Amino acid sequence: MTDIIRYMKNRDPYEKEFHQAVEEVFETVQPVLDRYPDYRQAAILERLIEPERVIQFRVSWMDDEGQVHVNRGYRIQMNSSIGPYKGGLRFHPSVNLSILKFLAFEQVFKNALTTLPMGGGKGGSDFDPKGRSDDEIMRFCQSFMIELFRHIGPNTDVPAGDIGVGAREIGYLFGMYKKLRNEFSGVLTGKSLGWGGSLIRPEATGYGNVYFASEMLATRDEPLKGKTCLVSGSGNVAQFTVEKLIDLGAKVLTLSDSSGYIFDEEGIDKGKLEFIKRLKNIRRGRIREYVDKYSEAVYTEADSSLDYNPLWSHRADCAFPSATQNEISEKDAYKLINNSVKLVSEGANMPSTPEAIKIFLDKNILYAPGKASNAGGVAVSGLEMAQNSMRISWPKEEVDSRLKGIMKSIHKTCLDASAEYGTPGNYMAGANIAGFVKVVNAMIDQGLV
Ligand code: NDP
Ligand code: 2IT
Repeated sequence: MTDIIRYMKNRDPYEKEFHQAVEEVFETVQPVLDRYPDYRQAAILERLIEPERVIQFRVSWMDDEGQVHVNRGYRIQMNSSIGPYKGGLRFHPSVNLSILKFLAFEQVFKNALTTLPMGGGKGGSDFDPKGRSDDEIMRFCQSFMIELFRHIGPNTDVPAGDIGVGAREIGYLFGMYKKLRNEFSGVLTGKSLGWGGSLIRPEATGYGNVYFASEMLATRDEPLKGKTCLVSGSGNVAQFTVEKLIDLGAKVLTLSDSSGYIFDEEGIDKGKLEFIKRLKNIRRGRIREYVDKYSEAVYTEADSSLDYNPLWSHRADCAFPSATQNEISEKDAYKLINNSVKLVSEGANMPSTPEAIKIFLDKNILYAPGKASNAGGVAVSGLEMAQNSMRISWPKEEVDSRLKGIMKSIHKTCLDASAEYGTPGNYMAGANIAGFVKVVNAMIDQGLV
């Protein structure tokens, strides 16, 4: 095992995020490898860390002033052993091969946990959508799809949204795919409701995370009602996390974007959340504007010279990191623990550093890794694919009840696997082991391909 990790690091020394994701999974699956020596013979670990296919391409596009820009586009087709590649597209200036490979790797196990037939993939671009007009976004998406279309399809690879890619971008991407292929199909998920989207898909990641958190709390006979919560981010995942927390009687104190965060001691209520949705989804403004409207709240500007984020320094019961990777440092984890946080449920992918995770596990708080707790988004994407195949659409209540059932089942799967392999209550180990066993067994069944 250490040989494989060393080999991976020597081979691609700059892929730090990818190494981090792989090490976390590999460290927890050792008991499985000990039980099934055949896995070593099949070189399973070596095969899991090598994407089935990596596509990198040029995306040239013109801004509103007539200036030409060139960005990099990617799609990582990581593993198709249990279904077509499935996973989001991220448009953010930080995007590189390491970040997309870590996301694709996580996606493989997450998708396996949903119980739906989806392999793992991820893609995106280092394009920065901030401050761009709708026309510029459209031209970028069209140029991106002019290359991507030849690599994807409803039975091959089904992208969706992630950071910087929401319903608007999915619309432009879908329009160009349809034109190039002359085919109206379920090639993307997260579509708008009028043309093939699923009810509850926009809500699914945030709602799913809160359903998962309620299940965790129930194991300690604790209700979610009345709990105070810290939420980071203010995009798709954060917004619907807050919505469900309010619905279930919890009190949300914080939200953030990359410029800073707001703290509202009175709690973000439904009216305030509507303001945030308009601010972020329509006006595409900054979170600092919240305090202009609600003077009881305090805004703190982000300070990149700090090795902690003051958002995590407030006293609360629960934390829902919902912005980006490695947003909870070791220092943040200590602050959370010292401020009586009893539950951390990850909405973002890999938001906690390895040092932070170690603290959560040592202190025996309820800690859910993103590949379990944020799986509701891709699960409802899987339900969108099913509805598209049948050419029907299910009512809201049906999708929500399936989402709830899936999150409950993931929770149980994690607990069962953690107990079976000697680390009862460790959701991280349970999620990694259960996802790993499912994917690896499918790989072995299908031979050396
Ligand atoms: P959005 O683009 O809708 O929102 C992202 C939010 O996070 C924004 O508030 C953004 O601030 C903030 N953010 C992004 N990057 C950084 C950064 N480097 N530093 C500080 N803040 C940052 O994305 P989503 O809500 O969809 O995604 C959030 C997280 O959830 C990601 O980790 C994603 O991978 C994960 N996820 C998303 C799913 C989905 O269905 N959408 C499913 C499962 C996981 P700003 O606007 O200033 O950039
Ligand atoms: O990280 C994720 O699970 C997503 N961005 C959603 C992927 C999807 O295909 O819905």
